[in-house]
Amino acid sequence: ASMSTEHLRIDPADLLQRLQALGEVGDTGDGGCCRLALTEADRAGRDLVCGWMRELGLQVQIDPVGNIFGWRDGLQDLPPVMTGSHIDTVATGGRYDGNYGVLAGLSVVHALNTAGITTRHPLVVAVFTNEEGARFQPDMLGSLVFAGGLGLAEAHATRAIDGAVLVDELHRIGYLGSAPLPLARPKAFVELHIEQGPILDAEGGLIGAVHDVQGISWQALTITGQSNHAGTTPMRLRHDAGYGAAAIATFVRRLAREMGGSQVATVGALTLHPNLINVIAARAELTVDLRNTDEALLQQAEARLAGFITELAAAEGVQISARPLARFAPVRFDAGVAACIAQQAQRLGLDSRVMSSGAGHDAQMLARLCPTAMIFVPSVKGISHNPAEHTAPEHLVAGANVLLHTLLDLAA
Ligand code: HGY
Ligand code: MN
Ligand code: MN
Repeated sequence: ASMSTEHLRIDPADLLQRLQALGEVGDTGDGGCCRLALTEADRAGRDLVCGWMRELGLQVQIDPVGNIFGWRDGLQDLPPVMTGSHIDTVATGGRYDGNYGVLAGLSVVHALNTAGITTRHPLVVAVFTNEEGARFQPDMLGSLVFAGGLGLAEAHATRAIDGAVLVDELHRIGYLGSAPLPLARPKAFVELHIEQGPILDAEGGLIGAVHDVQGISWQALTITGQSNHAGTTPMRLRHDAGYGAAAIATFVRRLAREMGGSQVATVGALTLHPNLINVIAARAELTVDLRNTDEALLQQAEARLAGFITELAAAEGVQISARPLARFAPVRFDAGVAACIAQQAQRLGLDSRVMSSGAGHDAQMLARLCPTAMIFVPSVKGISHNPAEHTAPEHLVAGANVLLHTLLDLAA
C-alpha cells in the first residue's frame, strides 16, 4: 500500500454500531440472535445490510441463490478483490459468527470513502446464502453454488429441515436475484471471522492467519425399530431405536477420542418417535458431524462408523439408513494471501500465528475460484454457536484493520 494509506484505520464506532444494530435483528433476548437462512429474520438482516451498502455508495447485486454483493468500482476494470462472509445464524447463534466479516467489510468501505481512496481493483463485500447449513443442507450452500460446486437447479430444489423449498423461500423474502453466477471471478478473497475455538484466547496471539480448513462429513441417520410396551417386552426381544441412537452417539465420541489429532464427532440433532416414556422408540432420526484436517483420516472415521452401524443393526434387529448431507474435503488456503495477512498484522504491531479452522467457512468454497485465506480474531473461551459468543471490541477493531490493509495490498 502506498504511504498515504499507511496510517489508515477503520472507525471503531462504525463497526461496533453496525454489529450492535444487526445483532438486534432476530434478537433472542440473551445476547444472541436467531436468523435461520431465508426466514423473516434473515430477510430483515439482509434488508438492513443492503441499506447500509447503498448508503456507502456500493452497487448492490443479488444472484439467483440469494448471495448479496456490494460492488465498489476501482480505478480500473479488473477482477475484484472480494471479502465477506454470512449473516444467517444457527438458532442459538451469537452476534459475531459471520456477521463480523460482513460488517468489517462495510467498515473498510466506510474508511476508504472517508479517506477518498479508490483502489486499482474493484472491491466487493459479499453476503453468502445459508452458510450455517442449520436449516438447509449442505452448509456453505450459497458460496458452493457461487464457486460452481453445486448446480443452481439442485440448490433451488433443496428442502429445509422444516420442509420449505429453497427457491420458494428466496422468492418469498425477495432475494431471488438475477445477477450473473458467478458475479465475477475474484482476483482474491479474504474472509475475516471469529475463531470460534479456544486457541487464540488460550494461547495468546491476536490475529490468526488461517492456512487450512478441516474436512466436513455430515449425514442424517434413520433407525427403524419396533415400538413396544416398555413394561411387558423382555430386553432380549426389543428392537429399540432409542438405544440405537444412544449407541451411535457414544460410539462416535469414543471413536474421536481414540483417533485423537483433529478428529471431532458430534451427534447434534436427535428425535425419537413416538418419544413417550412408556413406549420403546420405533424410530430415531439423528445427525452425525465428523471432521478432520486430514482427508484419509476423515474417510477412516466414516468407514469405522459405517462398520459400527452395520453391526448395531444386526445385533439390535433394526434397520439403519444413512443420507449424506454435506461432504467437503479439507482445504488449504493460498500461502501468498495468508502471508499477506501475517505481514499486515505485523505492520500494525499485532502478533499473529498460522492456524487451521475447525469450522467450515465460505472461504473454503471461494478457494476453488481464486487465491483465498482467512483472518481470525479470538473468541472468549472459544465459545460459539451460543449466545455467549464474545470477542473483545479492541480485537474486533484490530481484525478489521488487518482486513483493511490486506484488501488495500491485494487491490493495489
Ligand atoms: O458448521 C460449521 O462449521 C459452520 O458453522 N457452518
Ligand atoms: Mn461462520
Ligand atoms: Mn457458524
